[in-house]
Amino acid sequence: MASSRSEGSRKSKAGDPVANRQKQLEAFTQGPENQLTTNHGVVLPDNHNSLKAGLRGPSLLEDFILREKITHFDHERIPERVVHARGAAAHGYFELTRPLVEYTKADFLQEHGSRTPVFVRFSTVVGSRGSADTVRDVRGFAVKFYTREGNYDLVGNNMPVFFIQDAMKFPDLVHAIKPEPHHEMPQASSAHDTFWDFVSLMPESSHMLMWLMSDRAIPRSYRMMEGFGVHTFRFVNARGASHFVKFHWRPKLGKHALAWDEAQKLAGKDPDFHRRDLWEAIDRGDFPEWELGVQLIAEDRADKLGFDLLDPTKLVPEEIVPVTVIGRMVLNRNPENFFAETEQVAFHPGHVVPGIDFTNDPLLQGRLFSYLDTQLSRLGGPNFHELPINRGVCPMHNLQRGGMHRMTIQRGRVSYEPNTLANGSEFRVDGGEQGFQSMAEAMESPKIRRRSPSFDDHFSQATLFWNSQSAAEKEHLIAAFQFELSRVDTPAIRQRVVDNLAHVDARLARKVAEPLGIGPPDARAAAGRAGYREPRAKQMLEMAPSLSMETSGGSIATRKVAVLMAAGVELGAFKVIQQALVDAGATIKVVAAHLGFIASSSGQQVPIDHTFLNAPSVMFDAVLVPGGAAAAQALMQDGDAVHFVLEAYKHCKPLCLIGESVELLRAAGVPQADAPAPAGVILGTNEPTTRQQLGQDFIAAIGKHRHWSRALVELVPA
Ligand code: HDE
Repeated sequence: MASSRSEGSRKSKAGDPVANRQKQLEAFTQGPENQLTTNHGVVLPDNHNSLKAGLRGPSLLEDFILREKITHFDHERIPERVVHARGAAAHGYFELTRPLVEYTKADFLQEHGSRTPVFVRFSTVVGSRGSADTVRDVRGFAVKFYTREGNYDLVGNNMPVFFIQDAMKFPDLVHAIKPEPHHEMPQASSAHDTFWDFVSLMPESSHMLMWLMSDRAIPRSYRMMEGFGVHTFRFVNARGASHFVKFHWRPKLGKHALAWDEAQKLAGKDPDFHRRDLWEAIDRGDFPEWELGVQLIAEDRADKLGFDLLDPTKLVPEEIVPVTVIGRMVLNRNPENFFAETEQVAFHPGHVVPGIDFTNDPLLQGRLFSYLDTQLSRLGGPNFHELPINRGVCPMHNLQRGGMHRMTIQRGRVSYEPNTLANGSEFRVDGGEQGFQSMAEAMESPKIRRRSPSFDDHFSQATLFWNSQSAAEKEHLIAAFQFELSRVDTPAIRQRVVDNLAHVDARLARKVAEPLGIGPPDARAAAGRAGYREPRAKQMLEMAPSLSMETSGGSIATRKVAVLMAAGVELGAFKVIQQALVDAGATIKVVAAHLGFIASSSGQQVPIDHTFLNAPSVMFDAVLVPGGAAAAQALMQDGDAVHFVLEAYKHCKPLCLIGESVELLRAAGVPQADAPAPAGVILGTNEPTTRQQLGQDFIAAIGKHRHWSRALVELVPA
């Protein structure tokens, strides 16, 4: 049966406490019409003037209304998250399609079709709360399941591995990647000395650096990225038997990235790009969806993988252990209030339910301390579980009392256990078979502050990742390393990074080093440094196609297409293509030099959605330029229109140019514009017989997302 966000058995005769509370809150926040009150309900006489001694006299300390208002304002901010400060969230549900009774006793994974409410927060890691969305960074992917057995938080990222192997190094990593402490620069960027200094001395970061320099770090949309639990967890079934498990979220819309130049421009033109994209999609009913998949690994198979499952710098290739899809998650409701929900939500990897357990991954073990601890300073005390967004939907009963901002009013005098005074008979919680049972893992070992040698292989999965990328993805990786390292002032740091890269791939290291003004990469130098470990076991795979994003394609649903228009535009072919795009789920916006209307060649008035300046090409996935001699001429003479097309071309976006507008590409200076048409460029005429086909070709081109293999883009001056 589907669970709901009600308070279960806590319902009393007085009715549903959640609904009652909602009513109370509404009455509180809306108040009587056309009136404002103080926080204590006293009606305000005036919200414009403070209380003064005379019309031109000083304000009075007595003015409790002014003081309350200003005091509240002064305390409107809470500390932002130390990491993952910038985020956006949504409500939805998880629906189970493949019950896992044989693997786990978790209630929400038992019944086919059962739905569990969720709240999901996506985030960047490095930037502060107001930083731009599209920077190169890891993305957080944190899911709170409100299950009938308590809240379960799957606090993951959009990359399946991490920089470090032990929680001991997390503060160092974060200090290194955050803005440098003397001048607080750069904001939301890893392209600076301290980050590369640190990682160049920590070869265990090699695999994660490949992900961070890849297109995974610049997703097109939160709706188009994968999510991963990163650590190995355990499923435990009703008999107490355990399986290792890795979690995967797979976006229904495919996994897609921005171009790096596009991401940088978007950071200025629309710093809210991802936040807005998520909000608008949900608002118009295009509910984002992911499949939840699991990799199930029997305990006795763990030793045969060639790496240690407890090492969070390693992934389990899907080619070795396939992903079993067990359900889908749909996000269908935007938050009502950013602060109350998105800002105050408190995730914690330690929020687990019976049937899901931890492993000894030393990074995970450290996280189990950190997330609870951090809420004390962020949310001001130990009662943050009482905030509406954090409250569970199942009954809650314990003897914890008091603390900052306590909201629950507990009755009676008993706040200890065992007792007989609460209800007359002895109450004792003492062992037993019920409740959360930690997996009884056998342990006998010396206390030791050392790293396991099974964590020593720092490079072979980085190489696996490199080998699995397409030619274009490899070029993007090289360019990203070059860009980041060109911003590192200290040559010795640049050198150490490329020396390490020589252990990943010789060509990669050589290419990265080329423009950096340093010596050739030297693998031996890297091997001689502290922190380098000789790998003991080799990977089982040369290549894992699942690690490339270029395999992802298909639907064009929710992609944004810009249609460039000027007076005299021919609407014939456009209308047919427009219909085909809309039928396929794309969004179409007309962009022109001015707002208002444009007269077509047949005198029809076409409404304009945006101008070239307020909606530049980086805000769209594809560009369509209908024909018409006068319109094409006008566009060719408008520098902003020409730039729009050039930039879209440079970012490898699909373009469809019809009739006279074909000239636009050539006039704009696109090299070899039509001989033959470059990848993803559809050139057509206004001929009625070819219109349907044009539409289909354009849809197929948009389905491929970006045409990264497009030749000569480096010659395009945009
Ligand atoms: Fe986090 N991390 N983390 N982290 N993390 C936080 O918790 C921490 C790690 C992740 O949307 C903080 O409430 C330590 C891995 C996400 O609210 C903090 C270590 C992964 C979010 C914290 C890690 C993550 C956080 C900051 C190494 C991927 C945002 C505020 C031992 C599996 C959740 C907060 C949200 C947030 C600590 C490593 C994901 C400081 C100590 C690995 C998605 O507690």
